[in-house]
Amino acid sequence: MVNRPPIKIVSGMPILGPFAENWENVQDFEAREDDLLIVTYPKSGTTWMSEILDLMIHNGDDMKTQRGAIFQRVPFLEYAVPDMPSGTEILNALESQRVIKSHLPAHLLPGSFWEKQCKIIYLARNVKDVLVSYYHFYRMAIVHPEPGTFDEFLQNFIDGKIAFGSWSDHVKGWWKIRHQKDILYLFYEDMLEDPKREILKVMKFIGKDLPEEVLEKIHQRTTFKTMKENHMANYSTIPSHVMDLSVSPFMRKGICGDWKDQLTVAQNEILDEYYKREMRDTDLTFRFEN
Ligand code: A3P
Ligand code: EST
Repeated sequence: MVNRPPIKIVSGMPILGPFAENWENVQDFEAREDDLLIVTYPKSGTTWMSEILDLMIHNGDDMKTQRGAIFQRVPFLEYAVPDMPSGTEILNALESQRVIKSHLPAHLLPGSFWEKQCKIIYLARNVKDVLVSYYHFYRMAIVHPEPGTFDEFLQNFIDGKIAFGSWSDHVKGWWKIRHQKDILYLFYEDMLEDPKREILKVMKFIGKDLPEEVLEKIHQRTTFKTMKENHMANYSTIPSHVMDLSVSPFMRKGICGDWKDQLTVAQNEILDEYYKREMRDTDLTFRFEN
């Protein structure tokens, strides 16, 4: 893969350069009725929710979840890099029941997900921790352009000039339609506060009835510490020239409020102002500390 390819624009949304090549197939993608879809803005806990759902559909059987890396078990719909099967190709060949990951804003989700009335789990995270996490992800994964200094990245983030576009449009767009469709809208901060409560919500939402000891097992297998050590969840199987975990691990901190250690007073003020401005027209709110 070319190092640090520039971002491209598809249907008005900035996307990772190589991903743009498969955009038509993404839009034409055929969802199936029993697909489970996880949607997030990047760095909002996608991998965490993916691991929970994969364990859940396999009734907590952690031998089954060792069958492959998380990005193979829960394929990324928009994924496309040269000389590798794309997300849509992988998904088309996969047996049901599929768990699918996507970073698409609501208005760009392929129509078949709505037609088939698929269950969608949307996971949102506060903007400050997302920004910090995304900056480190840009640094370590060469599929992204160079992030520049933190100040430069912050400006691009506020302008929506980063992969998958504006954070606020994303979280608000999905929030707006959550009651009209089969959408469970969750928060990363709530998952940290009481993971079992949130895991139970997911279980009920997907129509499962698992005993308490299985729920406990799912919880134990998806703690930050366990997932950080799990090679099938921590992205350590990706070659280091593609994702350099020594620059920043994928499982980096897994907390709420890391922004306090990372942002200067001035950067924090810029973000407060951004948040206030962008969230004026919604009743959606976020917690910035646990
Ligand atoms: P940090 O960079 O703040 O540590 P995504 O999977 O959407 O890319 O999100 C990655 C973020 O989720 C990272 O945040 C990562 O550490 C965190 N994360 C992954 N697994 C987690 C878990 N089991 N518990 C808490 N946070 C987790
Ligand atoms: C891109 C965005 C994102 O939020 C998560 C991931 C995880 C999987 C990553 C992909 C990505 C970018 C492209 C890769 C891929 C794993 C291999 C591939 O080259 C880095």
